[in-house]
Amino acid sequence: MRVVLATHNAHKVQEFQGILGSALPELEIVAYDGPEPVEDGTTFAENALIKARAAAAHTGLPAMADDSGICVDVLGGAPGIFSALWAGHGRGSSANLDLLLDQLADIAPRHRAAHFDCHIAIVVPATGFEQVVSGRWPGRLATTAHGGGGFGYDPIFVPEGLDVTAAELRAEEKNAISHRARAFEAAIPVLRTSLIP
Ligand code: ITT
Repeated sequence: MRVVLATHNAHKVQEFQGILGSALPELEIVAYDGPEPVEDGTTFAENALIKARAAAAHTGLPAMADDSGICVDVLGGAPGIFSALWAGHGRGSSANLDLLLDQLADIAPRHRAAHFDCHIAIVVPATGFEQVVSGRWPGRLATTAHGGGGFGYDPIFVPEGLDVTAAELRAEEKNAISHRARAFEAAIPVLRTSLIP
């Protein structure tokens, strides 16, 4: 069974492949390269559905999409759904990190709680099936960036229970405990029942 993965983020594709591994060998994950819809939802779940519905409509295949981001308590949950563009269009991840570190410059370690959130939408055009599942990875923001692994905000996110950043973990370590891994845990039974005859 072929499933389209509706993302243009190569890091997400890598993590999806790493996490899925042998869990669902029946599924062949195909990268989506059609037009990108406007992500004008107001929640992760709405944006994940917008992306999955667009890929399903364009290809006629079952589709999955991930909408994710980092949510900082002291900023009222921001950047949240605006994580990819926090420092502005086209400014890239290191500008996003720098801005977030600046915004928390005066915040003491005990008030730097944050979490990553990942919502995965599954859309099956042949049956009209739609579902969104989610996963959360609690932690806190570091005061400086560390590590060269992962992507996005990983160099400034210290997962709960660890004293290294997500970017200092090996890919397999991150993929075992991340928000994306947790969302996938919820997605696997849904994919099994909605896609596999
Ligand atoms: P697609 O919409 O094409 O999937 P995107 O990168 O624009 O790609 P999002 O709109 O979901 O995806 O934005 C997610 C942003 O949140 C991402 O660009 C990172 O800045 C951040 N993010 C999400 N997951 C992350 C992770 O595992 N590690 C670090 N940062 C992450």
